[in-house]
Amino acid sequence: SVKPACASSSATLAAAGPGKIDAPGRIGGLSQVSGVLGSQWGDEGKGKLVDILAQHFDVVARCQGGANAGHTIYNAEGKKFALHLVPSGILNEDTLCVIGNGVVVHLPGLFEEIDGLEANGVSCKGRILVSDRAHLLFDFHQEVDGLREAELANSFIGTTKRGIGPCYSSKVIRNGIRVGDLRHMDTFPEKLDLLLSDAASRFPGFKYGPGMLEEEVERYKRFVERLEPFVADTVHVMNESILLKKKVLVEGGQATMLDIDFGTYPFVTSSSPSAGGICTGLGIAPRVLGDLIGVVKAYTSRVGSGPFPTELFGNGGDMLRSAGHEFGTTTGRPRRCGWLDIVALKYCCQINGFSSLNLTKLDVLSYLPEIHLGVAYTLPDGTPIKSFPADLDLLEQLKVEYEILPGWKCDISSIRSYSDLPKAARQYVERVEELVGVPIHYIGVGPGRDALIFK
Ligand code: 2SA
Ligand code: GDP
Ligand code: MG
Repeated sequence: SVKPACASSSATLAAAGPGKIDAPGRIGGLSQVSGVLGSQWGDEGKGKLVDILAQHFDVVARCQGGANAGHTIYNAEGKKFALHLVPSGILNEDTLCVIGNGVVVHLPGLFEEIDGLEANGVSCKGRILVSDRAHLLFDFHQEVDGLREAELANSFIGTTKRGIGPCYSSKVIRNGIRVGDLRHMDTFPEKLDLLLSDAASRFPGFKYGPGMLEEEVERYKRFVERLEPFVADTVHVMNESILLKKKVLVEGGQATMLDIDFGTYPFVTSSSPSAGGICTGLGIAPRVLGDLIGVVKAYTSRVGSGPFPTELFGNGGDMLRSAGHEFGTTTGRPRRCGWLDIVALKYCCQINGFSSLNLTKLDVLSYLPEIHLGVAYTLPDGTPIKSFPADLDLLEQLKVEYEILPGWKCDISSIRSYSDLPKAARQYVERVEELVGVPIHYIGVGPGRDALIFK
């Protein structure tokens, strides 16, 4: 059990004010073009940091993924929002939200999300732009996602079944349909027919019945009018914004360990959630990128199948899941939980060149008498493994070496200044920094907007 608060922090809380926090240098000092990326297997709390930083940025842009993402944020009144396609800058009314060319867009889902936001008093009009180069994700892509998973039987990936893989497949095989193609509704039925026929010929379970094409075409004709004000050449918008010295924040979905190239393939998503995806997914040059913040949970979670070297099974995993409320934001699936994996984190830092880290959910560890840190991998015979392995068999077999640190066993969720954290919590933070070699500038101690400590 967790004792009450370790220290009183009412003075710092009052100074910060509810909902709007600033720490010169940590927010205001971020580069003109900055990014927030996941540095584990997702759900690190990217949405929360983006929402907080967005108060100081003019543009927030998503560059990859789609409605597989589930980014949870809270407004100043503590109202919860789960975002999937809409960037997490939407609660800040001065922020323009861009859905870039690298995102796959399910229009019915996007409209539903916008309706939900509007119904909760968040005005989206004129504040969301969708790239005309982004690919459209249709209902049939979602169905095919499910059929593919069923075909894989016991080796299923554990996708969100949001159609992400099938839509990126259409894109890469070059018969995909882009948002801008909806400006040419005369050729749309032919293109959609090709996609549906393709799916029907590949999957016996896919029923492409009479009237289906016509129905879908009619539905999309109705979307066209509603969509038009949202559609833009976002490559131009992004580059103009940068030229005009506007501050641009890129919001990553998923995480590097789920990256199509760098993740635990094939147990990955179908996009590039690491730094490279920012340039390809928005059409901005690598040289304009400045600070990239890696978001890392104080422990690890993973949803779906695939290797997870520091996973905890049984009671240990259940306790962490329940303390951290680790259930999928999009699908509600229970997330697998385990210790923080320094080997994987270092690999992510290498790939992305993070300038700083946001260590999130430190408060969740408060119940533990001691905390493990996975610091090295070895072969079963004890031979050290130097880097994060690509080989799935090796990833399943390897042994993790742990360092054990003392817990702090008290509630830290109302603490707002680093020096008020108990010594053992500071020791944990500083040991992670030391092992990884990247400074931790932000520490999450709760889901709310104000529950952030600057270091
Ligand atoms: P997909 O649907 O093709 O991208 O799935 C492929 C793998 O990527 C994982 N993935 C995720 N992992 C964590 N969180 C994600 N978003 C949701 C959330 C997930 C949810 O915020 O909780 O609600 O279940 C996300 N999206 C994709 C997925 O689990 C597969 O391992
Ligand atoms: P994302 O996909 O990376 O944006 O993360 P999710 O929203 O899927 O999952 C993170 C969950 O943790 C959400 O429910 C957040 O509200 C919550 N959260 C974020 N930061 C913290 C934190 O520092 N402490 C606690 N207790 N919860 C947090
Ligand atoms: Mg999530």
